[in-house]
Order: sequence, then structure tokens, then C-alpha cells
Amino acid sequence: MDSGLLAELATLVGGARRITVFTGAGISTAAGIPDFRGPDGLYARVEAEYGLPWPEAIFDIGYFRTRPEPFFRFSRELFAQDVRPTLAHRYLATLEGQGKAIRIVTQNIDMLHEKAGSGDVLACHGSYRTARCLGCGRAYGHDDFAPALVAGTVCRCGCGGVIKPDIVFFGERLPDEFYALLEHPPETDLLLVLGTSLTVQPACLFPLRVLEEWRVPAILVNREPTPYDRAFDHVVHEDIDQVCRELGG
Ligand code: CNA
Repeated sequence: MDSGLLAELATLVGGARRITVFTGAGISTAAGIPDFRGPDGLYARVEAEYGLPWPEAIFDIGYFRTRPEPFFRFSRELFAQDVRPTLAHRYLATLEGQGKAIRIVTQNIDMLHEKAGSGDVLACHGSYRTARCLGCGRAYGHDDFAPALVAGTVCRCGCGGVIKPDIVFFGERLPDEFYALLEHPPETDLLLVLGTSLTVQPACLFPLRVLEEWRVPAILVNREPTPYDRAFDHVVHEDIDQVCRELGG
């Protein structure tokens, strides 16, 4: 990164007491989890590889009810390997350790922010922490269905129904807490957006609402341009880990 820009970003992060962070799949690609829309992303290959009628069907609730196999095959990619937080996940946890209030809203379902030690994380698209049977409604904890995730097989309840991890699929509502944040974005000194194409609604509206409400400096780090680059004061089209490393992570 250009040294002038680096100095400016370092000053912004160093001077902020409260930082709102919005993350997407790009913060986890260095951990070995493919993103959706990047050049090597999941959507570029799943349609043919998993026999899907359209790429997003893998996370479509209507499609999942008729054919859950592709989703569990994808889940295996996440759980069959030892996925660890990236340098950027750890950097955010370190900032919190320095006494800053770091409020993270993530679109990711991989739970890597929590694994890195961040304490204030809203997974707005849910996670694999809990699950529910689509047949009888029985609730499950992660350990109950983890073996099936590792095996890549469809998780089944005692009643025969499919157990669906509490991930927000296309066609499902986001958690109430997300809509509350959208209405009242947390007070903040700086907005940091990392690794997202900013194309999935309504999640991608969150950083825009933060800016509308608080008019604070905003930094976007994403390899590729997004539809909202112009809303940010600083846009860095580089690797997230590299940027965080240069910032002292
Ligand atoms: P996306 O649409 O796939 O966009 C990811 C963006 O990250 C792309 O624009 C890439 O250019 C960029 N990117 C990838 N790697 C890097 C890197 N190392 N450095 C900088 N930029 C990088 O993903 P979004 O998060 O925007 O879309 C939201 C979806 C993706 C949510 O519903 C997620 O649940 C879902 N998703 C999550 C995961 C995960 O939990 N790790 C993985 C894949 C998809």
C-alpha cells in the first residue's frame, strides 16, 4: 500500500475508540474457505459440480427443502478441514484487547471472529452454532450435528426430518437484532468494511446506514470494486491480511 495512505489509515484506526466493522467472505478466504463471487468463488463452480439449477440454489430455502445434499456437501468444505482465523480476524481481536470497542457485524457463517476472540459479533446470516429440524422443530446444539457436517451427509433428526443449521438462507428473514441495528446503528468513530462484494441485501445496507447516521470516516478493503466504493473515504483494492499486517496486525 502507498505509504501516505497507510499512514492515514493507521491514524484513523489508532485514533478511533469505537469502531464498527462489517465483514464478508473475503476476510476468510485466507483460511481456505472460498467466497461466493470472487474469481475463484463458490458460484463459479457449484452449478456444474453440485448439479444445481442455478448457483444460489445451494442457499435457497425452497430448494433446500427438496434437495439438501448440495448444502451439506458445501458444509463439509468448511468443517472437514481445520479452519483457523486469519491474520485479519486476529487483528480485530487485538484491537479489542487494546481497549477499543469493536462492534462486528459479519455476513459470514464460519464463526471465525469468535474463534479469534472478538467479543461483540453479530452473525447477521446466522451460523452453524445451532440448528433446527424442519420436520418436528426440535432444536440442536452444534456438537449434536457436527459429525454429519464433517462427513458431508444430510443431518437427520430422529423423526426423519432434515436438520437445518440456523443459517439465513435466501428467502428467510435475518435476526431481529440485525433490523434493530439497521434502525439504530451503533454510535461509532470509524467504519471498517472488509471483504465483501456489498451485493447481498439487506445485509449490505448496514454500513450505508452507519454512514448516514454518524457521518464518520469509512474504510473499505476489498480486492474487487463494489457498487458502493464511492460511499467510502478510503478504498483499498488489496488483500485484507496484507493490509492488516501493514497496519500492525
Ligand atoms: P462475496 O459476494 O463472495 O464477496 C466477497 C468479496 O471478497 C469479493 O468481492 C472478493 O473480491 C473479496 N475478497 C476475497 N478474498 C479477499 C482477500 N483475501 N482480500 C480482499 N478481498 C477479498 O461475499 P459477501 O460476504 O459479500 O456475500 C455475502 C454472503 C457470502 C453471505 O451470505 C455469506 O454468508 C456468504 N459466504 C460466507 C462465507 C464464510 O462464512 N466464510 C463463505 C462464502 C460465502
